[in-house]
Amino acid sequence: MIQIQPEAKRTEELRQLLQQASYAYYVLDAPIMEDAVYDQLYRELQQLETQYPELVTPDSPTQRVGERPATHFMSVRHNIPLYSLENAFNIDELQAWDQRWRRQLPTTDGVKYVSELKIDGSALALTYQDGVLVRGATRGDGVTGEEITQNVRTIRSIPLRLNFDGIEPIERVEVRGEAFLPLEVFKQINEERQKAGEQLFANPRNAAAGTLRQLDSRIVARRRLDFFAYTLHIPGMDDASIANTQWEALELLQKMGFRVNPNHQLCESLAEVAEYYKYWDTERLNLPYMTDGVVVKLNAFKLQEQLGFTQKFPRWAVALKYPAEEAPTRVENIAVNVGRTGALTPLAEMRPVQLAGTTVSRATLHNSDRIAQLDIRIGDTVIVRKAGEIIPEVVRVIKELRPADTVPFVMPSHCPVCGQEVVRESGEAVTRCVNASCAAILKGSIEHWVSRDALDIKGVGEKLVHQLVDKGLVHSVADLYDLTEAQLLSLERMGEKSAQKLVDAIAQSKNQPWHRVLYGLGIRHVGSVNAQLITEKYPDVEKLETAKQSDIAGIYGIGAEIAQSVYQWFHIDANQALIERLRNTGLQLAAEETAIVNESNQKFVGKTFVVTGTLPTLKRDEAKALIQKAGGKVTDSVSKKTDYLVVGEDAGSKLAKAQALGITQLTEVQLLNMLEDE
Ligand code: 0OX
Repeated sequence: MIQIQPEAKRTEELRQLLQQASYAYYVLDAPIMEDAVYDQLYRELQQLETQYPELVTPDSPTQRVGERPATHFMSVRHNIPLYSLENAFNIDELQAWDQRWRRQLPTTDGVKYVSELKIDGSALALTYQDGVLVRGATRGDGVTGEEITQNVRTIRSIPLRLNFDGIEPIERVEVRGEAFLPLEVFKQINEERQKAGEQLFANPRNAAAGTLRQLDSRIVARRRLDFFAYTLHIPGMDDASIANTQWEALELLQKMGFRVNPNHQLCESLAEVAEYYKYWDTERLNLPYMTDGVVVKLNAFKLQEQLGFTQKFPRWAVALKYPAEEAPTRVENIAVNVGRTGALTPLAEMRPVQLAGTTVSRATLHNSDRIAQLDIRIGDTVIVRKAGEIIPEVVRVIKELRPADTVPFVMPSHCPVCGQEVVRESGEAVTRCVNASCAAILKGSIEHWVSRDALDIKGVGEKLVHQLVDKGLVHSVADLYDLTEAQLLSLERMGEKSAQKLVDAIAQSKNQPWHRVLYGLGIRHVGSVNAQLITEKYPDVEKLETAKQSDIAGIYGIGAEIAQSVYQWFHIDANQALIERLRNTGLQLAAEETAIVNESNQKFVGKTFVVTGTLPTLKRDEAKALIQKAGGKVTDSVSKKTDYLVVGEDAGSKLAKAQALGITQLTEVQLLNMLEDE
């Protein structure tokens, strides 16, 4: 008899438990265990796998995020091509499609259709061998795609192992569906990118496609992609032996552990399809993801087989699209903005038009390549598009309406703000002003420094920043700390009280933690989340200044591009000088905050606390102040030296780390009780 090691049995048990919990959480939206229990089981599995590496399997929940970024993606040929869909833009065109396929069949009685929402994402083909995910590939051109298995593994609603309970196990199956970014995540990513001085994604589809092609799967994991499955193929076998209809296929996919969009409908007539299309035209705007139409499929696989494919499309399916919200308008000017990173961004200023419930009069043109591609000129009539949350974009130029006297747009050779020659590096789409003392860059950097997620200096807005720079009172963020009330009083509409308040607010910001300072420096690609990840590893500026680029890149969630940007920033003399000035000013360039001594109640002397998550009543700063008043020390990162972790809702990695280190956790109530106890 073969003896199964108890460890092997336990790892398998843990894998199954965690898989069930993940499925319940990400697919069914009905959690079956507390997060803390999940974390504990996950850690137990991790520990067993570290101890017995031979027990690691590719479908283990610990294998969702890869350790090492890929250098490139491999091309893969799809065994069955991923066809695209023929489009229909209205009910007449839908009827035309219906008549076309009907003409090819001898009898068409009792035909049923399945209507599905058309998710606006990026198609994926997933291969499962003996129930285990072995390959994930992009659609590519439909025949050849890219192998992105490591990235696909990070998508929590994609099972790493299929559930064959109550179904005949399938040796090899290919599942197709749409990977997409929920609108909320899309918005968040763009906000982060804006703050980090990066180009914005124009829509969730581009953001999803861009994310899937990220070489570092740790970054993909942070982007929270989701996936809806819509077909399955069993190569070399008649699919009908396992499901006879699209409806059954969707049910089967669900049983096997996939998320299937719940809004599909079995329609008995084309009129029912039309009703479905009409209903979702407005209702889709309430969904948390982007849809751009309805996919109509003949339900019976037998019919699908009989009809087959044209060169490009299946004859048995059609995409009934919703019209994009577009409108024509005239370009009155192309302005060029200079951002805090020095990037020159051309901006179309247009005659205002109503789109998706808002007035649109400006649209970014991204860069000179995009302008050249569209050949957009001042005076042109263009089509602008805006859908939901998405930034307006110029889709195309109506060349027929172009006035006779237009000239092609040329990017200025000199910065429109400081007049210095601009630079466009080879291989880059962006033109930049590289004059470190350009007023536009300076104004942008200061606005970023005072912004809410950075040093959060209330009362210093765009107008004041412009005045301070234009009057020559501020040449760098460090100069803010030398401003006097008298200097502020010399500005327009500034009263004594306001001047005093501003000086106080600026001084107060010296207490802001190190990660906010790092974020405030405005290093390219360093958003507020990245800044926190970096400062957790480098609790003071000296450690970061001397860090190796490869070590920075090794931080979970920080890719090579970010690491390079940080490394280069700290190796520029002017930046070193700025850090020196900030240090002398008394800003927090290290994670530890000093304890404020209070004679009356000193019960926390010698104790180190970390506060994480959202507390029920106290703001995090208030909790910190209470601890410090009682003689305790508050730090930003959890380490072996931490005595207590005060935990609120949505606590993240700090909680996991504290649990791993066995640190005592306190709720807000417990903390307050401890403070009150005599
Ligand atoms: C979608 C979607 C895309 C399978 C046969 C031809 C097209 N974007 O939501 N494609 C399909 O079907 C494929 N279904 C969908 N729901």
